[in-house]
Amino acid sequence: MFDGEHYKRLGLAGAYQKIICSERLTAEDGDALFACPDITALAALAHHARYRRHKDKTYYVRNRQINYTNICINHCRFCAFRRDAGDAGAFLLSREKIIARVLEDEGSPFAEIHVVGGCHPDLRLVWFEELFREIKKLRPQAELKTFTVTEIHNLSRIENCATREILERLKECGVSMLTGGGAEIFNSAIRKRICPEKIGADEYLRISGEAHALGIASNCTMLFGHVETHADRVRHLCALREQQDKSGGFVCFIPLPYQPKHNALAAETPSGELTDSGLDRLRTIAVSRLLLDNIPHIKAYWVMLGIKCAQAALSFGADDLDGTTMEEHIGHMAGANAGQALSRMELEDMIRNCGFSPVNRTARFASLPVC
Ligand code: V47
Repeated sequence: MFDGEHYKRLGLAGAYQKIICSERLTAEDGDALFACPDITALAALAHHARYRRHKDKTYYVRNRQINYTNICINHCRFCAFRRDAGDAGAFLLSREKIIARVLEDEGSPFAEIHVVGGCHPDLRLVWFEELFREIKKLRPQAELKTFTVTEIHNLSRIENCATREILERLKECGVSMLTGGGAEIFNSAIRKRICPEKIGADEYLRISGEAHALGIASNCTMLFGHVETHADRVRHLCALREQQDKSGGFVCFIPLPYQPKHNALAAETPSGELTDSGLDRLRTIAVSRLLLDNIPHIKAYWVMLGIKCAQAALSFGADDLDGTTMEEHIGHMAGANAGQALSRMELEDMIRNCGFSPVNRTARFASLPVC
């Protein structure tokens, strides 16, 4: 067990006191936590914060991911998934194919249907409205978690209307939540380098807040481990925390480790501290738990972290593993190799084997019966 003296020696006396007293950390505290050489001391702090909120509960969801298209007007340099219309491998799934995937639930309906795709140049909102109404009719129990705020912005461009109108119309047809993608890293200079055409941090946060005001929850993310610094990560987390103070609808934060294969950014990724390092991933999860004092859940996304790192992350502040997923393309096309699906039993075993108690959940983290 570490005492205050140990944290003092590590230069973390201030952060330690605040964490014990449940006080808010500053960005500088975040910098100091990233700089801490003793990873187990950092883990102990993050685990304390996690345990205070969730005890030994660890969540998972019986879900199905559906990527409806990879055709995208943006050219994000970290993305191996996107294609231009007409490129080899470009696709747009038919409504029939999407519905068939929603029905692949072996009689035990998914709790969450997660629908995201590229920013298609001209796919109209009505196409999605009809699709989502049909999904809700066929599987009323499943929560529809659809689109990143980037796609919401793209739909507002196609429909020539306000993002608020897009969100209202989606809510009307049963969408209860947005996914967290598209945040990448908020530092505008890095954003210009890695995703120059994508909406900026202000728009990401504004549209998230707008959804929250309409009663649509959302997740939030950070793409890390590419050309950003630890300080960029800390400022990104603080910006999410500030938005959450205002609008309150972020349910879960998902740190997404950059997958370096088959994308334009790979050539620029430094081979030093910020490369594919398990410890850097765990450190990022711990600092996220400690800085994000107002976001209830931290996801160890097994698909991109890998199974072993995701399990370790449960002792570094994470309390959720995401879910069965069934298929995943965005991470896998960029080199993620953790497999595309896990059964509910496998997820529960993963959790129990780390000494935690599995909780089967909905998209918005309501508890459901376990196996
Ligand atoms: O928006 C793209 C990221 C996101 C790469 O809300 C990459 O519950 C790593 O947001 N390496 C999509 N990441 C995934 C996502 C997500 C996943 C699971 C659950 C939820 C949720 C959200 O993936 C994109 C982008 O930020 N991404 N390329 C890459 N090479």
